[in-house]
Amino acid sequence: MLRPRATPTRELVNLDGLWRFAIDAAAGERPWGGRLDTPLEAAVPASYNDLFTDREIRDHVGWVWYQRSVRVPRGWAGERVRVRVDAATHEGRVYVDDVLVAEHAGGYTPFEADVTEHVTAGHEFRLTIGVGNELTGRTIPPGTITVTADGRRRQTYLHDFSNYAGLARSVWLYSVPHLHVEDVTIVPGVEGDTGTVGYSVRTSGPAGVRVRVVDADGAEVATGEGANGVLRIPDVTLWRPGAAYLYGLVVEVLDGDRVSDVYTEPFGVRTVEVRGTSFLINGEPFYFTGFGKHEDTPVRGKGHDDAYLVHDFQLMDWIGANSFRTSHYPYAEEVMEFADRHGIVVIDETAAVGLNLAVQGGLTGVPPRPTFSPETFGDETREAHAQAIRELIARDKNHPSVVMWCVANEPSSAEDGAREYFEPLVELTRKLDPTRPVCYAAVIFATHDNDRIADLFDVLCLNRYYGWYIATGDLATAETYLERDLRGWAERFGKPIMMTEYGADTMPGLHSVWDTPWTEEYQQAYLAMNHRVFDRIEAFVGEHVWNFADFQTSDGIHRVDGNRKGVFTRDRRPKAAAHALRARWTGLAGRR
Ligand code: GCB
Repeated sequence: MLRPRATPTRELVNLDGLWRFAIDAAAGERPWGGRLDTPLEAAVPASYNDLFTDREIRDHVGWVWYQRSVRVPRGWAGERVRVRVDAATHEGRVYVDDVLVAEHAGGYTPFEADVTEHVTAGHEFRLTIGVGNELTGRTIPPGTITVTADGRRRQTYLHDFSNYAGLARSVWLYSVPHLHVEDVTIVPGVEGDTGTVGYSVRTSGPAGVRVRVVDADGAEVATGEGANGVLRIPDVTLWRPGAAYLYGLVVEVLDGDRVSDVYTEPFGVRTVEVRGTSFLINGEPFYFTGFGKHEDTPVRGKGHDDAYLVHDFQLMDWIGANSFRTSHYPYAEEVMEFADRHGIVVIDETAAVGLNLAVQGGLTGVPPRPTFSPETFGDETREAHAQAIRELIARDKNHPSVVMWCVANEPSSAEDGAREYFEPLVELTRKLDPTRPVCYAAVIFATHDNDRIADLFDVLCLNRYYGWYIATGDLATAETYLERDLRGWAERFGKPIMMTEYGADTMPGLHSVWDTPWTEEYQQAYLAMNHRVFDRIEAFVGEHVWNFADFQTSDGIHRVDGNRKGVFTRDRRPKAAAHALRARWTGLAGRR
């Protein structure tokens, strides 16, 4: 799905700001049927949960309503008009005045509606967006709704981060000509000094198509005709980690001789390949340094914020991080574009986190019920998961920063049914994008000898917490466990291995001369122990610390105002470990 952009033939109005807001119970029968009668206003983009002091809103389970009026620019007569919602977490319904124009499930991918028949250029309409936050056995991510003794509905889920909900990304009104570009797919390649650009353009109707490639200065470097083809860029400048270079594919849709639509899609020329136990970008071994992140800030929750975007990437640069994983859901498109422009490498993950009932069994790893079954996670869950994969790839396929798809975080991959569940999803991912490696992040209960799906994937991505959840406070024992574990995977599969999560909760300001969990010294010692082991494993291709920053979770006895495994605090101040990581990652020249 193309990102809305202003072009010579398209116009764009951003609808962010303050919207009238009410939770379902306060919104009346048909909240879209008239002006929402409410004293509340909510900021867009932002999760609604932490905006208000009312606990009922924070813990609300069900639908909430956002509403504002929108004026269609008067120059848009004769154009098609669309409303695009970058994300409604986890489910959205869009109404133009009284009419339902779009419905969408999945909280982290965009959707849109053509509203041309319902609006008039120069006039206002009432835009109402309902957002539902319920997680069930058939949603991605999954969850369960229970009812308390006093009749309140409560949402539980199988991941730790808070179930923030609402309109956490931008909403747009935009125009497109009747005959327009619907989609563009770009597949870059390299032949010697020449960049190859496979492209395919989908148009809204039969049309001629003209394309040209422009370089970063806007100079034309290749041209072509037709909806599909391969263009060649002589003396190509590659997109490299840490040294981004973007070209633009300018697509023109022709109605006879007349240019009906123009759309420019940025892209980079680079290759990605897994060979033996190496991860290659542009044919050169790449070693991932960085983090599993979250979209999480005070007050805004998961709301996208350009200031935090800039600052987070500054801190990643400062610390020597060359990459991150979009744990545990697709991030805002602004983030992906920033990574493209700044040469940061991304592992792009779906929202399939928590397909694992074994985590309910605590550290026994024994699920109380089978994870994969018609009563738990069956065909309907898998179809929702397949749809999440389709939408992720449709949205992010042209980003040079994305070097690998991660189809799930910590599924119960050692259980009966895991292979049957995952095999078709991996096939689907490869069919939709044959050019990028595919991985999943493996939970600690999945060992090299009981895991049932690792051979389906290209890179072994492991989440391991030896010295934290296991052998807590005993780093010597943790070191032996970790090494034995990693060597087992290396020997059985002969694939590249990376650590996609390792970390220790740390309270800033807590200190000790001993190996005492929760102290700043312990986080440092824990990371140093992990690094000693990583450096002894040949097949190792990267390390992503859990987590970049502290983040909010649901309430629980394991968390102190959230998950504290951040190397930075929630307000982005470095803990002691940040300085140690910086020393390692900025001195890692040979491996990066
Ligand atoms: C994990 C999960 C991550 C949690 C982390 C933790 O394995 O993948 O979402 O936040 O552990 O800190 O417990």
